[in-house]
Order: sequence, then C-alpha cells, then structure tokens
Amino acid sequence: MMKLEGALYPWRFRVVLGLLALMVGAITWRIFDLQVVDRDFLIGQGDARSLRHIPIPAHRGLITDRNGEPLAVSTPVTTLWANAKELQAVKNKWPELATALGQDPKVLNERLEAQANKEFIYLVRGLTPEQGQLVLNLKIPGVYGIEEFRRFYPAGETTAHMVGFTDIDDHGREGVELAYDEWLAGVPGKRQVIKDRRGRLIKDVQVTKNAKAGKPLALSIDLRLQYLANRELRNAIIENGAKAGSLVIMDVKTGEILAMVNQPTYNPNNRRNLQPAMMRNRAMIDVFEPGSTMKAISMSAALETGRWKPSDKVEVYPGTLQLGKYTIRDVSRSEGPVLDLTGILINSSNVGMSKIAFDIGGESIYQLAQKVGLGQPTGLDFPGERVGNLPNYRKWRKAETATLSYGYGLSVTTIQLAHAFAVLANNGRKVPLSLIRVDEAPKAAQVIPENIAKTIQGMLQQVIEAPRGVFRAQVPAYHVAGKSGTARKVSVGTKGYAENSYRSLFAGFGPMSDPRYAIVVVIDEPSKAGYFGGLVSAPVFSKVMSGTLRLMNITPDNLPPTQQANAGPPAAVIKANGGRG
Ligand code: 59J
Repeated sequence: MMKLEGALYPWRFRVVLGLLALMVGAITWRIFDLQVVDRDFLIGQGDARSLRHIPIPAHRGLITDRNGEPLAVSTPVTTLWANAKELQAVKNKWPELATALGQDPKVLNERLEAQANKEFIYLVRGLTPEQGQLVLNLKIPGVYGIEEFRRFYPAGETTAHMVGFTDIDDHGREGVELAYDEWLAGVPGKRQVIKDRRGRLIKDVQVTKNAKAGKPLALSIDLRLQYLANRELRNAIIENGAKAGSLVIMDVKTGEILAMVNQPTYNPNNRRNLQPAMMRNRAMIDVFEPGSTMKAISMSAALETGRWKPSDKVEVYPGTLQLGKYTIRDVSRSEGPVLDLTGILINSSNVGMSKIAFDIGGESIYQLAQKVGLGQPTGLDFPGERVGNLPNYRKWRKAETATLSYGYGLSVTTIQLAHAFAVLANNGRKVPLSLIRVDEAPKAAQVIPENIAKTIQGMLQQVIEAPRGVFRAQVPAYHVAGKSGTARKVSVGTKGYAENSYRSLFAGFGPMSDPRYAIVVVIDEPSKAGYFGGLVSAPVFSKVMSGTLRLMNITPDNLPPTQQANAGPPAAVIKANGGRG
C-alpha cells in the first residue's frame, strides 16, 4: 500500500518535505536574527523596561526681604512611598508600618487592600529626614523613601499675601511664589535606576542629569516695616470692628513696595481651615472707589490748567448743589460760605471740588488720573491683580464730572492709590512700581510739573496741620501730608450706595523736607464708634509713618527749636506735640 501510494503521489511527499524545510529554515533565521542581528537593540529595549529615570528635585530659590531676611526657605524632607503589590507579600508587617507612620492600622490596611495592584502609592509626604529614616530602618520590602523639599515661611502671616505659597509638589500657587515660579523653581535632575518587573529598586545606577537649583529672589519689602504695618492694621481692624483692611508703604523715589499687608490673613505654614477671605491680597485684588482721596489728584489737575491757584475762592454755601434730580452734598459744615482751594481739601467739600471740576472739565481730571496710574495696569502682573476702571466719557456730563472729581465712578486698588500719592510726593515724577528690590535708580517720568506737585504737597500738609485739619494723622517730630476719605460702599444686591457700610481711607506721605515714603490705609466697614477716614484710618497712618521714619533713620524735620539744637529723644517730642495728636 505505502509503496503503491508513494509511487502514486510522489509530488505530495516532496511538497510536505519542502514545506517542513522552509519552516525549519524560517525558525532558524528568526533565532539567528534575534540572537545575533538584533542582539544589541533587544538588550537595550529590555534595559529600557527595567532601567528607569527617577527625578531629582531641584532646590527652590530662597525668597528674602530687601535686607536678606528669609521669607521662604526650602528644607529637605523625606517622602515615603510604597509598592502596594509588593507589600501584599508581607501583610504581617503592616501593623508595624502603621505604628511607625503614626497612622491608624485599620485605615492603612484598607488603603493597602484597596490599592493592592498599584506599584506606587504615597504613604506619607514631607517627613523630617530623621523621621523618614526611622521608618526606612524597619526594612519592610516595598517601602521606599525619596528626598524632596518643602517650603517653610519664617514670617508666617505677616508676609503671607505677598510671598504666597507652593503646592505639595513645590510649584508656586499664590503670590510671588507663583509670579516668579520659573525663576525660583530650577530644573529637576534625573537619576537612572534599575527596577525589576514589579518596580522594585534593584540598583542605583547613576545620576544622568544634576538638578539645577532655582535662583534666589530679594523682594522690595522690609520685614521690619511689614511687621509694623501688619500689627497696626490688625489692631485697628479689631478696635473698629472692621471687616477687612489693607495697607501699603512705598518708597516714592525707587517705586519699591516696602510693605503690603492685608487683614484678615493666614498662616501659610498651616493651611488647614483656610477661608478664601483670609487669602485675599486685598491691596492688589480688591478695587474700590477712592472717595475724597481723589481730590488730591483733581486739585492737581485744576492747578495744572493754570486757571486756579491755591488762594482762589469758591462758594460752597449751603453745602449742597443741585444737578437736576441729583444732589451733591458736603457732609461736614464749613466755617464760612466760601473756601479757598486748600480749604476745600481741609473741609473735604464735595460741592467746592465739583464747581472747580465743572470749570476745568472732566477730561483734564481723567488725563491726570490716568497719568498717575489710577485704574491702569501696574505692570507688576501679580497673580489675581485687578486693574480697576477709569472711565473716559466721550462727552462728560455734569454728574459724571462732579463724581469723578471727588472720587466716585472710578475704581482703583490700594497699590494704585499709593502709586498716585507717591507721584505727588516725588515732585511729580512717576517711577515704575516694584515688588523686587531695586538696586539701580529707575528712570522717572515727569507726569506733573514739579512746581504744581510741590504746591499740592503744601496744601496736603495743611490738610493735616491746619487748625481744623486731620490732626490724628500727625506724626511727632515730622511734617507729613495727606488726605482722608470716607466712602459709602456700593451696596450689594440693591442699586446704589449702602446706607451704613463705609470704607475709611487715608493716603499720605512724608517727611515734607524731602518726601520719601507714601502710605495708604484702607479699612473696610468699621462698625464701632465712628467710620470717618480721619477718625479710623488717619491714626494708623500716623503710627505706621512714625515707625517707618524712625526705623529708616530719617532726620526729624519738625523738632521744636530747643530740641533741634541737641536732637532730643523722641519721647520728649511726642509730649511737646501731644496737644494736637
Ligand atoms: C460720605 C459718599 C457716595 C457716592 C457721605 C461719607 C457721595 C456721593 C454718589 C455720607 C459718609 C456719609 C456718587 S465725610 O470722603 O462725602 O474722611 O474724615 O460716600 O458723596 O455723591 O454719611 N470724609 N465723605 N460720600 N458718596 N456718591 C467726608 C467725605 C470725604 C470725612 C469726614 C466727613 C463723603 C470729614 C461720603 C473723613 O471727604
């Protein structure tokens, strides 16, 4: 049979044989291909699957105040992680691990069971290196440590809004930490390690890229002034039962912000139970109507037209001015039926200011407000910063002209108001604002003629020093200038202005012999005895200006003659001047 069939179908046999030979040949070729031709490539691929790169965190740059005081510091910490798959093999070690981590054994158990097939889970982040080492010393298979950095803020709530903070991955989330994240962050490095199929670390091979540390940053603020400002603002908020507040100190010659504080504030080192209200950097992200502090700008505009001089008189009787169905009112009665321009500022006459505004036109006030930065971008690009609004009407109606002149219908930030007063203080020269220490004097732009700025300085000094002036803003041993404001807040929900919620303002500068510092105080909704800016915010200005001038060693320019001769102690000066303050 076989022979017969073989003889009958010899071609079939050969075909099968040939196919078998082909298959053997193909397999042999494949073996040769894998073992010899592609050998290096395949070994590389295999290594790539077990040779891994793990990041080396970069040290984040130190943030300091202008004098090198640390405000944000990165300290090394140990983060513990686990390969949960691997940990399943040593369940007997779990209670020990939980104890070492200070975690509830039941909670840890549940986590490890629920994530049993995860190769990477965090156990705990940000332990001190010592704490971390204690756990690692237990040598539990599947428990590993990595070195990270954690931000610490030595000045806590005092610099919270300015400095901001980073998230758990060390990325800037708020404030300067966010605004200058790229500068501070540096570049993480890489380390090559070999891990097995299950992600276990077998061998630390080499550092393939060193981490590049972030760069340090010196802010413009002076921590001593920041403490002073924060303390005085906090006290005033408590005393007046106020909702919130902000305070800015500026160096008028360099444009540097020397202090910027807000209430309420928070501790950036412990951010549990944070409420959004605490985190607001109000000085830059809240806008408001500047009220009568605006009169300093409107009055400058009037002088600049050449149509008005300080001794010119305006009739303010009877303290109201009817514009159609709209009435402009003066809150406090003036001594007489007429006031000169300085008198309009001292008595804060809305009627007097409006009459001047009708004469010079809304456009001229708008132009100057814009030049000094009200409702304009500051160029600081601070996270969340608002620009406010300065309207420019195609045709200025009387009501719009009047309300702009005494500070309504526009919105500004505390920083902008400080900048505007800094321009007046700096003899009309505008210097760009800076949150970073300025080592070279920046270029200034003359936005108000020097003689006009000097005239306004004198008028604003009278606002504080004249017999009916805002005596609570006076500073012992120095001459200072400024303007108070009390503004009804725009009511929430209903149209128009609230009947009894106010914003108390004071903006000023000094010393008058050579103005150097501008300070703005904003107190939101004082609810105790009074609410006038001259009552609530002026005393804060006085205390903060007094402390600033002393800390900065500024020579007093208002000592009584006897003390000028032998430079008497400040205590004696306070007494000598105390009758008015
Ligand atoms: C005022 C306003 C609201 C908005 C009025 C304050 C206007 C106005 C519509 C009534 C308290 C009050 C556009 S007062 O800032 O004139 O600082 O020491 O809120 O006038 O027309 O019961 N400031 N304040 N006005 N609005 N609209 C004075 C003055 C000011 C003082 C005191 C007394 C207002 C001297 C304010 C201060 O200069």
